[in-house]
Amino acid sequence: MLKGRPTQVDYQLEQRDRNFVGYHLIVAVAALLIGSTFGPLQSLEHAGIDLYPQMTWLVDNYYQGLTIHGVLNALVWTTFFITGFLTLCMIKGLGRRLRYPVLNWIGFLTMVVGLVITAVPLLAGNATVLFTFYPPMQPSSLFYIGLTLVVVGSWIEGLGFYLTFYEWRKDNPDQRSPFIAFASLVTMVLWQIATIGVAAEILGMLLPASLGWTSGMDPQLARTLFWFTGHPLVYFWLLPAYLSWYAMLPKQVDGKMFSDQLARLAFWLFLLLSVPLGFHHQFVDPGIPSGWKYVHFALTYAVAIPSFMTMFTVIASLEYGAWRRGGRGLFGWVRALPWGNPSVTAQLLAGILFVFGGIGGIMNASYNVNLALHNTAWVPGHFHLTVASAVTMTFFGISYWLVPYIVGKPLWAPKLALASSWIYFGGMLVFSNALHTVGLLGAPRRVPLGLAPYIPSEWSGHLWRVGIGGTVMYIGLILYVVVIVVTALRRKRFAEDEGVEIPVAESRRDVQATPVWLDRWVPWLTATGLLILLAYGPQLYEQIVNAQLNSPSFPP
Ligand code: HAS
Ligand code: CU
Repeated sequence: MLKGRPTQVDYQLEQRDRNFVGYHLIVAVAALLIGSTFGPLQSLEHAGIDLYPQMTWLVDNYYQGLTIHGVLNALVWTTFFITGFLTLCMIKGLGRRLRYPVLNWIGFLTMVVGLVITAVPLLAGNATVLFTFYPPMQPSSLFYIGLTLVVVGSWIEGLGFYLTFYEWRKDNPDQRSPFIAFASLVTMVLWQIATIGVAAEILGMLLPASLGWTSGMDPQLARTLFWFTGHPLVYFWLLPAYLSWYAMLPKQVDGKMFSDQLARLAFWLFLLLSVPLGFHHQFVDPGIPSGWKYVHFALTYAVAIPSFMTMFTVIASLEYGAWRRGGRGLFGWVRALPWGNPSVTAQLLAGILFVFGGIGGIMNASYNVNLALHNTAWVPGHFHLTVASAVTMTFFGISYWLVPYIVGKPLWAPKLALASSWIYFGGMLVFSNALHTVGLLGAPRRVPLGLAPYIPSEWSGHLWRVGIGGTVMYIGLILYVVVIVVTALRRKRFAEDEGVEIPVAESRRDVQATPVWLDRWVPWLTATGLLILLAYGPQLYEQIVNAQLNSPSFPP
């Protein structure tokens, strides 16, 4: 039953390629560290402890802090970590160097230049527009130029992936593409299709307006274009975590990938279904007819299906590993998982939090329930369980083997690494539960509630939990940063016979038995394009031909 060939060749990255991945991580972790520092400030503010007056040397107000928090954590930490991690998966998966490493270097440097350009107005207080930068709020044009360059840089890195894959395919016409490379490609294609929306928004409307070339903007069209990108963006964050859960975590628990076929199908479904459902962020927007909102509402439920498939297959592969480790019983096997391994534990805790994050998402997606939840504290409750838990904690877990792999040194203080995940997890439980609860009680999001002269008394009991939970999470996060920075800088190297491997799980069945249609791009890309055209085309056409660039913008 267990025969089958390894899904990956036994290829080790050259040191210069490891370093290239490492540079992505340096930027990512620095962004996370700075961005997260505003986390406890905001959450304590909710609890009535306003530390912002002490922070005027750095930021002018709550909203500037919140913008830096959102941009650095949600956009920079993720994008840089992901491009680095996918680069590693492409090289390892295909068992060869990138086709044009220089091209990927150009992409990476473009991203870094873009980041620096974005940072200038952010820190100067000229881009306090939150990470969604809704018009008619208008930041300095440098903010748009910088963000555009970050996206362009990532596209160039993606092009580097495609050229590498193209060459591999020529050499291996009949092989199934190795799963981790396949999953990286899907994630990158998804990102490139998704970012067309925000590219059109910035280049077609926001940037010209901010340079004074046009008389104003059309906020409705801008929001539609933004969410064309904004929704699939969340799957760009999630899919690298799923890549690890499907194809790496099983190896780390002595198991195997449950099914190469099912995993591929899930990734294809994400490509197909991630984009055409952005209206679920716009259920309350007056400019979109209800009929189209219903279409996107239905498609949102469809895209939950590959996540349910993931839940089933990933837990099955964990159980399989646990049984091989001697675990028995309906739930007793859970104890046999290697909870002492910080990389595994971070990812298991990420998955547990995601069960709740996913349920909350499914509630958001209901057209009528959303009317009660939209713009309340419930929504940050939801996205901290998803991007700040499922994704971020999985990236913590990946770092615990990836950083040692890059620098050739053993992980420093594994017990502290383990503690970091548990602390972050505990803080997140308190924090997200409190936000969901006050949200249901009507507390708005994006508001410094601690400064409000009056708040309903039933909120107060939950707001201090926001403060405590947020602070505890920050402690966990700092421990993560300390562990990996010390690991990178410590003297001790692996001995000759030691080292870490990139964990790549074998599939339980021969990968060559995966049907060819699960490994062909043209049909899936065509279907993806068609579905986007159907679900977005008519409304985009309508909104573009009726666009009124007459809403004056204002610097917040
Ligand atoms: Fe969401 C708003 C709907 C998933 C992120 N979402 C947001 C925002 C963000 C975000 C950032 O329909 C706010 C944007 C803003 O600023 O306005 N979301 C959904 C739905 C899903 C979903 C239906 N969201 C995500 C993911 C995110 C993310 C993933 C980031 C990574 N979301 C919405 C809606 C809104 C929204 C509305 C608008 C709200 C509003 O009104 O503004 C689904 O895809 C979720 C499906 C997930 C599941 C869970 C499967 C569970 C798994 C775990 C397995 C467990 C393991 C552990 C492996 C069904 C796979 C085992 C452990 C052992 C020990 C055994
Ligand atoms: Cu969404």
